[in-house]
Amino acid sequence: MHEKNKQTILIVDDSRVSVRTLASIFKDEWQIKIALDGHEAIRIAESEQQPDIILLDVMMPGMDGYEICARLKESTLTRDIPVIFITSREESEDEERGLQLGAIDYVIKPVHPAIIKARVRNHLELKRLRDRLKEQTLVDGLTGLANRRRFDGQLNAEWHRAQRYGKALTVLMMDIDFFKKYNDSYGHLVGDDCLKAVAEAVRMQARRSPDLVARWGGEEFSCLLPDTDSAQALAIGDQMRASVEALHIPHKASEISNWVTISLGAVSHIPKAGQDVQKLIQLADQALYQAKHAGRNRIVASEWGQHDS
Ligand code: GH3
Ligand code: MG
Ligand code: MG
Repeated sequence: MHEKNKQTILIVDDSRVSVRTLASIFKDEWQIKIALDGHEAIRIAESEQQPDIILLDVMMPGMDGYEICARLKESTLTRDIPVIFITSREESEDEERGLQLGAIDYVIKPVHPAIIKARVRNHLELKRLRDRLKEQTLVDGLTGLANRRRFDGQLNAEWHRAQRYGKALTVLMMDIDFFKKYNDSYGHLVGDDCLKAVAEAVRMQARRSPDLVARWGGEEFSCLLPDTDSAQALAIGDQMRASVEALHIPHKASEISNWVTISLGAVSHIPKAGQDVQKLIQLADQALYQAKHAGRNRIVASEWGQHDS
């Protein structure tokens, strides 16, 4: 399996000997990360490259394993990472406590390499399936773009990030021109193919890793561009518009072009405390409406207004 597809195991233990023993059991099949204390464990668990499973020692100086587990399960960032306790405490009350804290399994030292490996493999397989299901609930089935739910989640996260760092956040709303007439002329299935092609053309223009293009619904798409001011937004939006036109998808019923085209509304804003993120969507929508009325196949930008809340 390719390195980057390998799942990652985080081993948390204050004893370097235990860490080495455990790492040697797993290192051929999975990627290994190591934390020698609770703070390091939580930092790694919350990082962008999250581990897929955590093997947690119970007895450690400072934060013990129970406390680490409780904290991981409290946070929405880390609660879905399965935790296995690995401990020399073999009282059933200890095991009960660990499982009640949300651990998925409890293994008593000394560990039997083949057994613990098989257990970890099972838990990682389930984790992979859960991740895949979660991913599917955030993707639009027709176009493969992010869906509305994923867009809304990301919009909130980027709004807060933009506020914290004082950066402009851009939202683009776009809509295919005369798409009802397109369906009426060519049929709904050809309409679906057109939606896919338009989605791909737009997506290709949002190139940076935090950029997100989503299917907002029907024949409407939305795009999130962090750290992007209105001049850049107009440039990128117009590239999206031009790249759809350049697909040269015939549209004989369009009143404005021989080809399928899109209209866009843009808004860019540096969020301030107390402002409502939904206003970004409303303003982008209003701008899109203006683009439609001004003749379609164009982009219009809205202003948030300096003194508005
Ligand atoms: P305008 O230029 O003002 O946007 O006109 P329009 O015809 O594109 O706008 P309207 O909102 O009246 O029509 C949208 C059409 O998009 C109607 C609907 O049948 C079609 N549509 C929405 N979702 C899908 C889909 O998943 N597949 C297909 N083929 N068509 C869809
Ligand atoms: Mg529409
Ligand atoms: Mg339309």
